[in-house]
Amino acid sequence: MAVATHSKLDAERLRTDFAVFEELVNGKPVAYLDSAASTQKPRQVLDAMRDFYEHSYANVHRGVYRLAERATTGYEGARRKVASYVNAPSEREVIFTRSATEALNLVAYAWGLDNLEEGDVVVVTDLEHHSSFVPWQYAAGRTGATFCVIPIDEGGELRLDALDEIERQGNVKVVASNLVSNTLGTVNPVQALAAWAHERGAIMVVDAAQAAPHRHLDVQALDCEFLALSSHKMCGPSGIGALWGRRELLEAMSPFNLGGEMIRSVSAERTTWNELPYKFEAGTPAIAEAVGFGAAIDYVSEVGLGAIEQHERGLLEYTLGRLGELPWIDTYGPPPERRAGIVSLNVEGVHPHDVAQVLDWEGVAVRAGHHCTQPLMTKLGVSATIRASFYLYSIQEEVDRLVEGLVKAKTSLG
Ligand code: 7TS
Repeated sequence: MAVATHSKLDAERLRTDFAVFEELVNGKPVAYLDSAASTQKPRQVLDAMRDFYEHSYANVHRGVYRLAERATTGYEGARRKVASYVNAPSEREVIFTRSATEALNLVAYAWGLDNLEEGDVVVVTDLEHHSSFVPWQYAAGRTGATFCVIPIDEGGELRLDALDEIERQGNVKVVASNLVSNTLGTVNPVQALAAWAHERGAIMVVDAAQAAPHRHLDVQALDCEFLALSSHKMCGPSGIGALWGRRELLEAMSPFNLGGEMIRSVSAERTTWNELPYKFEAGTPAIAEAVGFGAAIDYVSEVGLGAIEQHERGLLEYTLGRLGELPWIDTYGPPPERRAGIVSLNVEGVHPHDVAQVLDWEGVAVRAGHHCTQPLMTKLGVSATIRASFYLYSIQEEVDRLVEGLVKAKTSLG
């Protein structure tokens, strides 16, 4: 792979791996500040997928012929890369899913519906993405369990002092939290939550969709039971994500989807399930996408997660400094040392969607909306925010263009 390892990341150089940065959008180079929604894809990932389709493509696990063997090697090699990326004890504990959303649904359905009952308590947080909030709310509703939400403080950080009150609601069975909030960038104390959950005999489910692209992940150090991540947020293709789960829990769970590949034997009298991880991978999987996911893991790992985190911290501090000069900007979220490269803000007196429209005219791509965190918007007392988010290819000049665009939006619409 062409990417050199940097102790300090050279974003300008990395940008040459991304064709999109050579394009003009509205006659201007795009300032892409929406990486929390999805990241751009480097040539190395696209080449790996194209190469796979051209030279190694067939369905996996089914053929003895050479191409099928190559395809299976590519697909299973990607699984090994995911396992190593999250420090899983075994690659059999890594299940490929369609997305982080599907990974979290898998746990809520296949574990939740069979293990929850009245008197149990399911705990999520005010910072959850709907992909983590809603499946657990649904599983609690279906089983009669109580659904509790850990509130946030003024700075957008979890109020762990509320856990005592939550515990009084019944038997705590599940705690589900993201490691990094997609809206505020808050880095959550997942290890402490896992310890609290385990003391009560509960499982810890970590949504690492926003953490995996930016921070070193270790499921053994986090001491969680399940962890979900997504390829498209870390330079990989969309359509594939992964769930890591503890083997004994996965073994005990019923399947989530039924069909080909996930069975051992089928008859009219009795059908039995395949071993892990195939029990949870019904049907033809996203094969080339898995290969692309693996190539993305290689790319991100070669750049270095430490360097990525440091680079984004620098941009975050710079952005908050520049926004601090503008008294008509409201920003939300914790201080940079407990936050990832995500900035949610509002321009006083201008609707976020109008701000985003002005920014688009300037070639600045940000997200305006509730970011699939409506409970959090309610807590913040707003219907939407503008969100700028960074990745390894983001540069200071893009932040300057964002700030100029915000000034334009304020002067023309405010
Ligand atoms: N969890 C978090 C914390 C997320 O940010 C997202 C996507 C998901 C789960 C869902 O992941 P997916 O793999 O199913 O896409 N977040 C966003 C976002 O913030 N804007 O668009 C998608």
